[in-house]
Amino acid sequence: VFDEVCDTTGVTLKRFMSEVAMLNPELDEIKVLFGAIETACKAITNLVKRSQLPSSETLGFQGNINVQGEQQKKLDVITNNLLKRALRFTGRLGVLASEEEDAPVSIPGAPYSAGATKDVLIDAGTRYCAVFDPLDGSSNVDAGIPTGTIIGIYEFDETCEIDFSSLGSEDSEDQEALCLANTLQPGNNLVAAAYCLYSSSTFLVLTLGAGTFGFTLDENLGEFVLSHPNIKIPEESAIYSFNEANFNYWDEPLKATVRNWKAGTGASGKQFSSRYIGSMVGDVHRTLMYGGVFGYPGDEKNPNGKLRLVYEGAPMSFIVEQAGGISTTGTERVMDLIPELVHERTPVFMGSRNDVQEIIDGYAAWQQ
Ligand code: P6P
Repeated sequence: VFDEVCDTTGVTLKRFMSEVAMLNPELDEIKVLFGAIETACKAITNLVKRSQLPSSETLGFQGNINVQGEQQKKLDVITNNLLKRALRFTGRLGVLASEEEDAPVSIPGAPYSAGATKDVLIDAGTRYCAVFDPLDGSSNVDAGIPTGTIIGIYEFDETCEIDFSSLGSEDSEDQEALCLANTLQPGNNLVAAAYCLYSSSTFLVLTLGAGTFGFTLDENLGEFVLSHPNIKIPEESAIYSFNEANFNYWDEPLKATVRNWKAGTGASGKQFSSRYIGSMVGDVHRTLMYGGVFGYPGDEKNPNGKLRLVYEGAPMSFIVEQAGGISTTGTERVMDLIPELVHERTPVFMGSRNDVQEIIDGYAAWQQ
C-alpha cells in the first residue's frame, strides 16, 4: 500500500501523507491530524533547543505536582497545551488523554469554533481519540539529554464496549463516559502512532499500520523529509537497555537472562553491551536503528514498572511491531492489554525479535 511512496526518500511528510491518503481514502482524515502533529513537533523542538538560553523562560518547575505525583516542569505544561491546541484545531478529535492531564479531556464536537458548545461532544466531525505524552523524559532537558513526544491515535468508537459503571456513570449515553471509554482502548485498536525525538536531529517516526517510517526535520526547509523508509529492526543484536540499578529487585527469569547476556552465554552466544539514557523515546529509537531490547521491568517496588500503558507502552509497541520487532510484558503482548485506568503502568520489553523472545522464553520456563 505504501510501495509507491516508501522508497522516495526526501519526500516531505506532507507529500507522503497526501500520497498515502490518495492511495487509501480512509486515511484522509488522519492526514489532517498529522498536519497538526507535525506543526506541534516543530514548535516543541524549538522550545526544547532554546530552553537553555538565558532569554528563555521555559526552564525549571511549574510549581505543582501532576497526576503522576511528579514535579511538573514548565516545559511539560507548555508542550501539553501546545499539542492539545494543535489537535483541537483539526476539528476531528472527540477526546484526548495526556500524561499531563488528570483525566481525559473531551472536546466540543463541532469543528473548533466560537460556536462550539460543551454539550455537543460527539457529532459528525468527531473522528478520533488521541493519547500522548507531550514531552517524555522532560527531566533530562536541563542536562541536554534527548527527549521526545509520543502519540497514539484511535478511531472514536461511539459503541465503546466498556463497562460504563466502572467509569462512574450508569448512563451509557453519557458522552463524557463515552469519551473516557475511548481512551481505554487496547493498543490493537490504534490506527496510527508516532514519536518525535528531539536529539542530534529531530526525528518523526510513525506507523499507519503498514510499516514504520522515519522522517528527519530539515531545518533549512522547515520540513520533515523521509529519511528512513520502511524501518526494519535487526532480528537480533547485542544491546540491552534497562535501568540496571533496579537489578536486585527484578524477578529471577529476567535476572537469569541478563546474567547470560553479560556472560555471553545467552541464546545468541553474544557478549551484550548496555546502553541506557533514561529517556524512552531515545532508547527506543536507538533500539529501532541498532537492534536490542529496551525495557522497564516490573520489580518488587513497582510490580507494573514505571511506563504508562496508554500513551507510552501501546503507541511505542505499535511502532516497534510494525518495524518487525516484538513488545511484551514478559508474559503478554502489550498491544493486547485493555487498560482499566488511563494512567495505569505496565512492564514492557520491546525490540529485536530474537532477543525479546529470549525474555519471553525465560518467563515461560519459570511459570512451568
Ligand atoms: P528511570 C522518563 O522519566 C521516563 O518516563 C522514560 O522516558 C524513561 O524510559 C524512564 O522514565 C526512565 O526511568 O527510573 O530509569 O529514571
